[in-house]
Amino acid sequence: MSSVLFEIRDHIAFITLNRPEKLNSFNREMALLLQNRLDECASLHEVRAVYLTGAGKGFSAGQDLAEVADPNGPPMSTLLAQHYNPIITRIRHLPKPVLAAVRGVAAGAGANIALCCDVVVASASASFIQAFSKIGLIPDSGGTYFLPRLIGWQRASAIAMLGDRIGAAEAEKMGMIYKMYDDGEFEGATMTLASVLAQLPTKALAYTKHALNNSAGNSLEAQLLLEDELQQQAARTKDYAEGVQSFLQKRPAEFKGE
Ligand code: LHQ
Repeated sequence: MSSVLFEIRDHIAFITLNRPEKLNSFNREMALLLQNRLDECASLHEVRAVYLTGAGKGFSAGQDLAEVADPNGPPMSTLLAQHYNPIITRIRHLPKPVLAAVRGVAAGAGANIALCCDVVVASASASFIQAFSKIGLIPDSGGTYFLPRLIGWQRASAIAMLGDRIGAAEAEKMGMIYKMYDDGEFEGATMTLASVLAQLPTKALAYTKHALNNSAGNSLEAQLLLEDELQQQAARTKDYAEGVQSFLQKRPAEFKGE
């Protein structure tokens, strides 16, 4: 069985981290497979949204610590450069929305891969742990970039240092994630969410993502210019024409992602 499951249904690419007996912790194979699957999502026209989740009881416990302790395992110097950083940049640059559906624990790099996604939702029993300080490391996989932007400097600093387990309800309250759903409704609610994302004007969502990616480093003036440029591009899509026509004709829009 592959350590990353992949299936496309109704324009949604379902990517499932699949090492449940190891809480979907990442070994080299899983990290490289995930990168490949993200590349496929970017290039396949039929994919209009990505649903990223974990098999079994957790989302991911981050790096497989048995692999780093193995003298024959990949050297430390390659882990971020070859495994995690390319995953984070692929997710952020994928011109389609990526939904992280977190059931159970998301720890270390597993937490930060979830948190870099466009929409992050969790089941009530899920939790997020910046587990790094517990083993003498620093938050990686974008943790020091996304956390302060999501929840503010002070909370990010405390969570990064203390490595607390943050439950889904608290994560929702502090803005770390978009929403928490009761465990029983999680499957249905996340499928609905993915389906809504897959039917929206995909190119407009890609431009939105591009604008948000740039907002943190831009001045207001630069960001206004970027919005102008991207809006011109959005206005040239078929989905924009359809959006306006459907409004005027008082009917639901049928976006094609074009
Ligand atoms: C695991 C793991 C795991 C292997 C659970 N590895 N087996 C970047 C650069 C360089 C180096 C290192 O890493 C990084 C990025 C990182 O991600 S660093 C952070 C690495 N992750 C951690 O430190 C988290 C370690 N795991 C835990 O603290 C706990 O497992 C948590 C709190 C996540 C969950 O606890 P429980 O729900 O009690 O589950 P468990 O501990 O019983 O785990 C279930 C099984 O999964 C167990 O195997 P076993 O054979 O004993 O049943 C664990 O050994 C295995 N597992 N995490 N990261």
